[in-house]
Amino acid sequence: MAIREILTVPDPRLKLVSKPVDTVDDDLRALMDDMVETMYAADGIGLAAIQVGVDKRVIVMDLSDERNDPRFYVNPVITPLTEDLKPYQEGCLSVPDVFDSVERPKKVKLEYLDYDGEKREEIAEDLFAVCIQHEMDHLEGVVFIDYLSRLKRDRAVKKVQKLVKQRGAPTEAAE
Ligand code: GNR
Ligand code: NI
Repeated sequence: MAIREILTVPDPRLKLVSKPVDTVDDDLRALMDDMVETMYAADGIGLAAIQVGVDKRVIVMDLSDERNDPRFYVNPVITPLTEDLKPYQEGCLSVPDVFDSVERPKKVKLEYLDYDGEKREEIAEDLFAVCIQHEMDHLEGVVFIDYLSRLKRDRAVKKVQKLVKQRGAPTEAAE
């Protein structure tokens, strides 16, 4: 397993529409294992493959307090089950240190393939619903700041660029 670099805005790769996975094989499981390790290292609750530069429809998530319950979603499809929207203060590992409110459907149906390639279906509510919709957006090249005003979005991108500059390139920091 390995920790991978997380792309930050305005990296153009974050705008790509990710491609469906053909088969859930050991190569894909290796990617998913790396994604979980990367998510844990960054203290995130979810991660989409494109955030580590891989344009595949793969999401990992862990909503447990103990951080010992990783979930894997391959080729996920969501269907809203209500028109009720709920605002939530969102953040994103690709937009570090920026938080703002986004409204999304409260309840969605989720269909996907799991770590073993088995077809599964579940209902998502609360933080699970917020997170899966946030991650699904990444698969379509959408980041939560895209829902904010242009002023807020531009400010967010500038803040991240400044932060990344201060932090230095990951290879540089490791030296
Ligand atoms: O770690 C994360 N926290 C979070 C908080 C509120 C709403 C969504 C998220 S997802 C985010 C990790 C991430 O960027 N996933 O794409
Ligand atoms: Ni995100």
